[in-house]
Amino acid sequence: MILIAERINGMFLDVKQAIADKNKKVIQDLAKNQTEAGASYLDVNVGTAAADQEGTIQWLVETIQETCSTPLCLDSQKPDVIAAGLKVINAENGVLLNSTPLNKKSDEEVFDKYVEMANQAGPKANIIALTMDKNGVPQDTDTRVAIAAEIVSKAMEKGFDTQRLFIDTIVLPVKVPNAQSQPGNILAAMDQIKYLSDPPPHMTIGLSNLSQGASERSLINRVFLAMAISRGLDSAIADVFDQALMNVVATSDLLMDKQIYSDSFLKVYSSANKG
Ligand code: THG
Repeated sequence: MILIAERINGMFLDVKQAIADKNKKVIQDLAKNQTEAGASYLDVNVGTAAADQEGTIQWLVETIQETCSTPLCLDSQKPDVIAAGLKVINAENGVLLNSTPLNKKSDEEVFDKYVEMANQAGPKANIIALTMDKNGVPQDTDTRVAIAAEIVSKAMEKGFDTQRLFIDTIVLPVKVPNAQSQPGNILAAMDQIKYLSDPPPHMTIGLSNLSQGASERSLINRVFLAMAISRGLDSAIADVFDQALMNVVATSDLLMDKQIYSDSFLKVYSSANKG
């Protein structure tokens, strides 16, 4: 599993406060601790509070890079914010450009911009693209797959290797009224998205979205993660501090034949993935 650690996000009050106070320690501790917990990438999202999103993402990137070389996942639907982050990033560590829809009403070319930026950032720059277009987030399986197919074919047209592409089927809170059929629709979409190209695009989700506002958050996240991995999900933006969730990741890798069995597989997994 390619785990993208979710905590450096202005949505969390401690991060929001650290951004306001320019408190590096809070950010650097989160960077180190999430790396230690097994993150392959650190998501970097300025949140909605910062007035200067471009300056803020640069401060976050520079602050993190002072203490750790874990690849970063620049998280914004605004190409200008991603571009600002890329200006100060060490892209040779690897970088994810997260996240572009297929197109927007206000910007038909948004996906093309992400591809261009990723190409400029070098061969280790990958993209997360959402199954979302100018009409918004689809609710049904077929529209999700249709948008994913357009994303994959656009990438191919541009010579952008599909192995550098992560398709995000967009998880919404299960607690929202009438949203309970969504997890099933997403799994059905995954069944098809993995056949869109050979080799297939990666698939990712913002796992914690699923349990927002719910009780039993960890349980909901972990059961859905295991279900989605069985359908081909190979990445997630998730809470790497949730040990029970990390054990599900290790066990799923084992059951998907990605890790050789040993009685101490949990230990082996966690020491292999510690940064
Ligand atoms: N897809 C992609 N990127 C994404 C998302 C996605 N980036 C952001 C988000 N969704 C994934 N990250 C989070 C981070 C936190 C939470 C959910 C998703 C979360 N936060 C607590 C809450 O809202 O209850 C905040 C709690 C607090 O303030 O302490 O759940 O889907 N590509």
